[in-house]
Amino acid sequence: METETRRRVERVSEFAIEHVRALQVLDSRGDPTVEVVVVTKGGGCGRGTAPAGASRGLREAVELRDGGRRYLGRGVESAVAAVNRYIAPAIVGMSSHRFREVDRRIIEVDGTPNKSRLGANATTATSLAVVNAAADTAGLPLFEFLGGRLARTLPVPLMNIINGGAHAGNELSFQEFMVAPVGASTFSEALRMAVEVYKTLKELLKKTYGPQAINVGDEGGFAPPMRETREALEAIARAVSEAGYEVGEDFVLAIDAAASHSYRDGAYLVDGRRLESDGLLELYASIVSEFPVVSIEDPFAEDQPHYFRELRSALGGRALVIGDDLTVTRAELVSRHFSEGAIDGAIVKINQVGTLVEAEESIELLKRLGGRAIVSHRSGETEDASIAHIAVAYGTGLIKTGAPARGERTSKYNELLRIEDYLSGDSRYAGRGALGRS
Ligand code: 2PG
Ligand code: MG
Repeated sequence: METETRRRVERVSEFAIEHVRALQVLDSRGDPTVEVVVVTKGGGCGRGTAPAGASRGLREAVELRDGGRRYLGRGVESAVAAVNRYIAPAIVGMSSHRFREVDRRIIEVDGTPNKSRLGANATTATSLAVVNAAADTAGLPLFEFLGGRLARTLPVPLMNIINGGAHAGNELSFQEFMVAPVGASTFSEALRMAVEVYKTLKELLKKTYGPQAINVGDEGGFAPPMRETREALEAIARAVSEAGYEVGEDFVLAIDAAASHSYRDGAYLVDGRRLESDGLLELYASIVSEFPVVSIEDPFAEDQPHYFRELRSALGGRALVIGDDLTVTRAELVSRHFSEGAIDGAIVKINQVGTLVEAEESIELLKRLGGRAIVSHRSGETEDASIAHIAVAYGTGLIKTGAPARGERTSKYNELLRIEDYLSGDSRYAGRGALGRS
């Protein structure tokens, strides 16, 4: 064999998956979750840990939970066993470099439309571990392994600094009130600006509502005793100006209404009132005129896509309408709702579908169609920072990963700082263009 060819064959076999092992660890809410370690023949090692949502879409891939008394039913030993018993033997020997084939094999072993046999927590953790092991074997950071030399766009962070809905014990019905530091010129500057606003907001809330107001919700944002949507937006707008920035210029605002979760018997419980869909639409329209809110996620329940469409035309491009529970990262749903004019883009969460290859399909589709892809964490997170790499790898220009506080949120921001540093001057910050309507 020619030396060059032999070298290539040896190199290829270095990527062969040699060892797969799952274990049960804890997420940021203290719930058990699945972690997988993959080791390749060349000694590369990768880890993947599954996050968990609190406000889930009905069509999401399902996670396996043990039930029973241990961990109050939240244990994931069954999903851990699914990795060790069924996934590991099916993928050992495959090349981690061809992670898409590995993911397809996992999909085949599961054999259900929603990962209900193996559990999306088992498949997500394995899928991330495989690709991380491949990157480690190649000696590359994950973003570069996936995206190559051209991957150098750092995303604008949509930072959830006031928590409500299913993520907090207050009366705000919308789940997330976010700021996006679009006016920064680098990612590290964006993060610094956001931290200054976050800390200014903390002081302001303490002064106005007392010390309990600075308790934080699941994603590190404050959970003040507010009831009204406008009150939250006003506090944020004030914090932005008090921190010395211009609202609408340096920072724009975004909302995740997560409206499926405030929908009861044909109406939405918002701001202490029952609002019919038309009333809610009016509320959005007036909010967008009063505040620089440039993105609204899940404005209506997931079985009301026609209202998403109406809102889009009512807003006439002033704010993006984004699907999350509506689209659950499934390419066919993203494609349908985008082409029917219901959304400008979608949230991308790997565990909503269960493998990176399926999430990648949604991202690529949105890019092709000219839509926005927002790579996102879950409210139950871990230190796993793969999504930071994934946002850069696919150049989505947008990431949603909570407040700049709590280790499971800062792990993603810190990883983005490391990526920016690694690219030393070659990186570019997505900035204003990332949130404009295409
Ligand atoms: C959302 C997410 C993440 P959860 O609705 O966008 O912010 O929440 O993980 O609880 O579904
Ligand atoms: Mg959401």
